[in-house]
Amino acid sequence: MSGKSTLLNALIGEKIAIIANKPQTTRTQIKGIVNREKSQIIFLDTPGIHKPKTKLSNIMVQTAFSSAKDVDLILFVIEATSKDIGPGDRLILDKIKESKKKTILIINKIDLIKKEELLKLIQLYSKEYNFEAVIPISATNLDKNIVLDEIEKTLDYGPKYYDDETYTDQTIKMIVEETIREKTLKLLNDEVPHGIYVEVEKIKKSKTMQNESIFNIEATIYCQRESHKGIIIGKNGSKLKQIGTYAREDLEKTLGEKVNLKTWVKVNKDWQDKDSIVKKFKIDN
Ligand SMILES: Nc1nc2c(ncn2[C@@H]2O[C@H](COP(=O)(O)OP(=O)(O)OP(=O)(O)O)[C@@H](O)[C@H]2O)c(=O)[nH]1
Ligand SMILES: [Mg+2]
Repeated sequence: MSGKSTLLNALIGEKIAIIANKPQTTRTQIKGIVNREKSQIIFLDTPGIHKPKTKLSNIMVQTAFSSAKDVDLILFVIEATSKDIGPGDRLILDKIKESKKKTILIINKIDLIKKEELLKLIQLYSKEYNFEAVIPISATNLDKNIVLDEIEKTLDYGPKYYDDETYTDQTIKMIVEETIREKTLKLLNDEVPHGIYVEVEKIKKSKTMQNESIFNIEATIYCQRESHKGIIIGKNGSKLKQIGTYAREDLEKTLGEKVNLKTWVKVNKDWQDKDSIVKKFKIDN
């Protein structure tokens, strides 16, 4: 919610993580890679920290904390609108203190506050930890070199892990599934989109009549209840159609090709507590 995925996309310069104005949007770890003249920086976006209620949310919180274990630097992203250190941020701060890891504090969404409020927040957090830097930003309107320069200063020499062309670990399949989920988050009320996952069944490239290449994609949106299925489909299929149109438009931009997208809706009751499904969101370490 603090804007971690918005920041990742801005730093990479490509949309690799979905964004929503709802909590628990990111469900797994997403890698983004930036190549600069003298460095390669690998970013790990993670789910936000929250109180887990299902097997899925347990995996999400575990993923967030375990992602922080092997990194050289933590970017701790907080909301500029915070008046105090809330329980979630307090928990993260405690983990950072425990790990003694190099950390940059990113205060995001400064477009929403006044300068005095920002100064108070900087003071409040500076008392808590010896941050490598404190950087106030608006991830939605970012001069990325300010952030990248500060990160570069903290880095040690190490191997180059990725070639220059690679900027993410996200496959086309993952990007399609996440884009469809992003549109449900945008178009539906809280409970319904939080209870869905998307499964791509088919991606096949072919040629249109005009000899342009096109991705033919088929995907299923799984929801938790029969009543949710009706809401996702909408009157005469209107909602599902809208989700499909928005997703297609976005995917055509991201993939740089024409897309033909077909979506279905199915119920998979209480999937958030089924190991066979939630393992999809687990990371290896
Ligand atoms: N006003 C303002 N809104 C922002 C800014 N950065 C992000 N947002 C909004 O904040 C909301 C959450 O952004 P995300 O990037 O999805 O947040 P997140 O931290 O990845 O959230 P989770 O994945 O749920 O943990 C979205 O509605 C963004 O558009 C900013 O600089 N200013
Ligand atoms: Mg996110």
